[in-house]
Amino acid sequence: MSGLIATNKIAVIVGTGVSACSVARFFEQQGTAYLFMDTREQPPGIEELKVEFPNAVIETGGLDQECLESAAQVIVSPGLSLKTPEIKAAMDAGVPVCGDVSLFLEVNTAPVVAITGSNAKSTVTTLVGEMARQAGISVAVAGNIGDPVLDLLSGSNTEQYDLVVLELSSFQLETIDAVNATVATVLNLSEDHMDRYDNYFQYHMAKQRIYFGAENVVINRADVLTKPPMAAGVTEYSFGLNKPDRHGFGLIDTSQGDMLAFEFKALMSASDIKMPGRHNVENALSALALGHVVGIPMEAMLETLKVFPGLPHRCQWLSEIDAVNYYNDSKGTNVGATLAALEGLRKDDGKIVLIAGGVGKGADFSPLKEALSGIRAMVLMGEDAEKIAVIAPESIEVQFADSMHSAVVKATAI
Ligand code: UMA
Ligand code: ADP
Repeated sequence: MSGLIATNKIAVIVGTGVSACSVARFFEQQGTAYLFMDTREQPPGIEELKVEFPNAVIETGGLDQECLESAAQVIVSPGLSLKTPEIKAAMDAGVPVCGDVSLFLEVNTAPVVAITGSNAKSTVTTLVGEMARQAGISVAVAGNIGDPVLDLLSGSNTEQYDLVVLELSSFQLETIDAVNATVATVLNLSEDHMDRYDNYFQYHMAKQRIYFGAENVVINRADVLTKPPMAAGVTEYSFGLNKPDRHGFGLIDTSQGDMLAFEFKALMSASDIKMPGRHNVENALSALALGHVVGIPMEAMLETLKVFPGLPHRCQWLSEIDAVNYYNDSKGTNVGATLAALEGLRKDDGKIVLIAGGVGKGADFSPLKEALSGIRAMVLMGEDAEKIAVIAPESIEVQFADSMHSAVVKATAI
């Protein structure tokens, strides 16, 4: 390790992915000295990183504990846990450790809408952003959705925003002490990332961190785990598919069918929401609640719901071929999302062929069992195919595939 590193004036960026690069860009702009460190010998994208940051020191193939313990600060990428022994040792040695989002929040002055949850984050984040744009508000949308937050501040992005909408993962929340959002929400909670957390409670606690310092919160009336321990002075709004009351968005049953409503006032027909499926009615209601708190005009929000088609890869209808409808729900990456998708397509009960598999992240698949009894067949692939096969009800046909192409061919044949 070079002498440079021992000067304790260097910030260490742990990781070499998109968050790490956004931190480096930010540090270059600030004139802060930094180096990169990554546990992997040959992290993907390292050659491009060397081109963008030709003068940066890049240590790969492990984390140098001594260097971390003498760093001015350590910025940890979301893909690495704070429990990583070398990072933990740096924290124990009193080195400030945070993530890219904390650096952003320190300098951001615009009101923040902070969104987390096990599912629907990207849909609701995009929707709130679209609602603000429809109302002519200068809005930035960033975070776990894909664009690192610090890139809002560097390069050509020097625009001052009137509103910032952030999708935050539990990984990102682990490194943030206080989001201090104008409004924060945990949209829903179901098991995910059980390969990162010791238990469900820890995952729940990471999600709850989004509420630290919030002025207003939006909770899901159907999911008690989305409710924060309330602090004085915080206003609680809610959403849900049932009838709303004070500070609530929900559905009221009228002679014209289900209407979206705020408190006792009907807003528009639920059937006018362009996004398909019942879970998207919930998503529309949560976006209305978040937008309402930050003052997006109702008319613009309702107009957006009538035209926003939803995001690709989320229960996305692709085509109908020989009287078979094909949907891409490849962003359904946990049990809760798959349950929501099967529920949303319930009208097709008995006819669904589900292609599933991949990396289960330590998930318990058993909550899927009941919903699977209503489908026709499963084609399973990937690392955890066998684990899903074990919970398949006897009534359904199960096949295995070794590629997505072969899975689609097999599903089509069924
Ligand atoms: N990694 C190492 N060693 C290191 C550093 C990272 O092995 O020293 C691995 C991580 O374990 C992970 C991969 O590298 O497998 C990428 O991790 P990263 O933290 O470098 O990721 P970034 O490229 O910076 O992207 C991150 C988010 N990734 C993760 O949280 C893993 C992106 O969310 C996010 O869009 C981006 O920052 C911008 O904010 C992705 C994601 O999968 C889409 N998120 C999870 C989810 O949605 O379920 C939480
Ligand atoms: P995230 O960003 O949290 O992964 P997305 O908006 O990308 O969420 O949606 C991912 C998947 O979650 C979708 O494909 C869908 O199957 C499922 N989903 C969407 N909305 C909901 C909801 N309200 N409740 C449960 N699952 C949902």
